[in-house]
Amino acid sequence: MRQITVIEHLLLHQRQNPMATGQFTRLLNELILSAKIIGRDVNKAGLVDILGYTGNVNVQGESVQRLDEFANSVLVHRMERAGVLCAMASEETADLIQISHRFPKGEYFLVFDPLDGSSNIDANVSIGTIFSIYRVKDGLSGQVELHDVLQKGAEQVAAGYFIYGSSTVMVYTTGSGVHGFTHDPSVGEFLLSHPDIKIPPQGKIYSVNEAYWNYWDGATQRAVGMFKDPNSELGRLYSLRYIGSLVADFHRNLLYGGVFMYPIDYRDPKKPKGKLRLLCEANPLAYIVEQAGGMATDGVNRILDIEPQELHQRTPLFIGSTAEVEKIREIYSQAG
Ligand code: P6P
Repeated sequence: MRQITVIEHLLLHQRQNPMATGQFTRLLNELILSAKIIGRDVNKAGLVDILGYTGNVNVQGESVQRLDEFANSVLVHRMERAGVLCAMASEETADLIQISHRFPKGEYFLVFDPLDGSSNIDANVSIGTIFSIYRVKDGLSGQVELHDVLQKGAEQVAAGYFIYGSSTVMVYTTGSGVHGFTHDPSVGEFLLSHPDIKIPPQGKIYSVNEAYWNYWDGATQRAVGMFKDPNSELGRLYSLRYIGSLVADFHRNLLYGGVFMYPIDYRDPKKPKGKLRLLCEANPLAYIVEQAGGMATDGVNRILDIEPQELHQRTPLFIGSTAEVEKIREIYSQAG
């Protein structure tokens, strides 16, 4: 395959697309540079003493590993001076991140999870950076308020993730299909490796943390139970694959087919809508999976249609091949 970089691909395939503007290209370049820096430190995490917990906790109340903080600071530092954002938001930061007056502002709003799955760092499990990009109405100046930038997922102009595994892979969409690029350290570029990814219409994998079975309602137990019944309407035996790193689980199911589920469970009354975040996890992955021919719901409703009310809003997530997500939706709809 001819070596095509991300930016070449963007300009080559989306010439007519307003996404190939100078601002957007610069935004993507800064994200790519951030990922190269993060990936370098993730890959050597076992060698340099940057493992272990800082003892700090993030806005989600989770212990923050130093690599989480490092990844977050790399992205904030690089993106705030790129001159393409009016504001940004991070899974690690409670409020909107304003762009200092020292730097020019731009027309995009960036939301990211700097290092999702970080609790797996010490076990060398693949983890990832997830990003979601919105265009905002012109003329935003001064302090940006939440109502200026909060939009439903269907308004995203781009979304993607970097997965730091056996190699670092970037997967993204700007609404013209889903494309994967693998980082080639010998040239220092992400090169096209997975053009026009399509998720199989039905898979053989289901991904969910079954330890929560007793905290699920009846509809959820019926939905998950369907994958353990070879005689179900899905008509095949499934394999359970769950690594506890959303980007790794999602990426595998995107390529092989199947469904990832994080339902509401009743363990923690503080999380009545489940654990995963709408803006920096569900929305970007939902945009990608729909562009790849799949589906993403909260059990019933299309993820991309959910009107966000707050920055760190959570949502149940059922995402992957259409056959499985559609069957789950039927079960929840019948439950009423
Ligand atoms: P559980 C990692 O902390 C994360 O946010 C996702 O990457 C992952 O899919 C999920 O949580 C795992 O959660 O409750 O199964 O440990």
